[in-house]
Amino acid sequence: MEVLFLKHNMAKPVLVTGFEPFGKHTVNISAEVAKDLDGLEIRGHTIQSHVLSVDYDGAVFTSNLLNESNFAAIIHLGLAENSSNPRIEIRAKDILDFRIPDNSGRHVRNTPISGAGDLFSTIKPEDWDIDTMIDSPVISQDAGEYLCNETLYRTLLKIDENTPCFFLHLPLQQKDAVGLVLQCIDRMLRPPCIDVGAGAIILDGKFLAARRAPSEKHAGWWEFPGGKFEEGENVSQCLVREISEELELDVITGESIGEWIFDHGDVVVRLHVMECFVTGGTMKLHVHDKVQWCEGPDEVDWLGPDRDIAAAISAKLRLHRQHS
Ligand code: PCA
Repeated sequence: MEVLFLKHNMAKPVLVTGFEPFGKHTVNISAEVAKDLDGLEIRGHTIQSHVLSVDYDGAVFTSNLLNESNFAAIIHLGLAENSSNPRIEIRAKDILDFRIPDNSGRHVRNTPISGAGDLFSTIKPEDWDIDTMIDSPVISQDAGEYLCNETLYRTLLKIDENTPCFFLHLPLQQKDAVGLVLQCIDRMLRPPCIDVGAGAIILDGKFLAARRAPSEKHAGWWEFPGGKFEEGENVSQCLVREISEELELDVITGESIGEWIFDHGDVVVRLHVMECFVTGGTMKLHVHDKVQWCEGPDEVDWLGPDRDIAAAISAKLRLHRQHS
């Protein structure tokens, strides 16, 4: 009983695999990175790494391991010899077509792996804010037709969608591959993004900042009015409702200012920011205790990412002033 209880309460490990050198290569960056990460802790999970042989045994290693082990997340690493950027492989193709034999001499040509069709990685890269990630990774639909593709395919055949798993192809040269892999694992383990609308209420070339009241979470910090999307709402509908609830103002929405993803630790928020224009109502504050019309980004103490948003809005308004 006690053993079971303990097991249940222990955080599952994260699996990282790399590959041995193959073909003309004498080193494989993916093996080095996997070894560097072994034993590190991330979000309370310990990384367990393995270096796979570049052959059938390597391709099925993880799938076999899954018969007896459970992982919080799985990331397979490999070398992409012809790529200049790291590649986040989101698809495993149901095909093998080896240009050169693998390290055991196996040479598969134009053969499906299962015949069941392509499989997809179980991650949500749209929640990852990829543009801000280390060493500029790109999303790829093509993991090749060699061992990397085969390995991803065989693992995806085995797992369900609750285990985040994908293949990260690393280029020959990269500044901080270890940093990128850690960042990917962090993205895989963090909570899913919550969609939140934030309104840039604009009047006479200025935008409205509102200070959170003493009774509210993050009291004293300034933010854009807004809140979580309710079931079935789009950004615009969310903002019209939230601004009426928070400020008793009627607004219509204008152009989109952009999207920002922000990790608060316990929640990850995707902020959808839109211009809003007041059409009616008299301002009355419900969750804020003060408002201020701003022109620049540094006139109040912004909460979290709202400073970046304020900077984007001021830049847009400045541009608008120059052209009118
Ligand atoms: N890269 C090869 C197999 C092993 C590796 O590191 C590939 O891209 O398939």
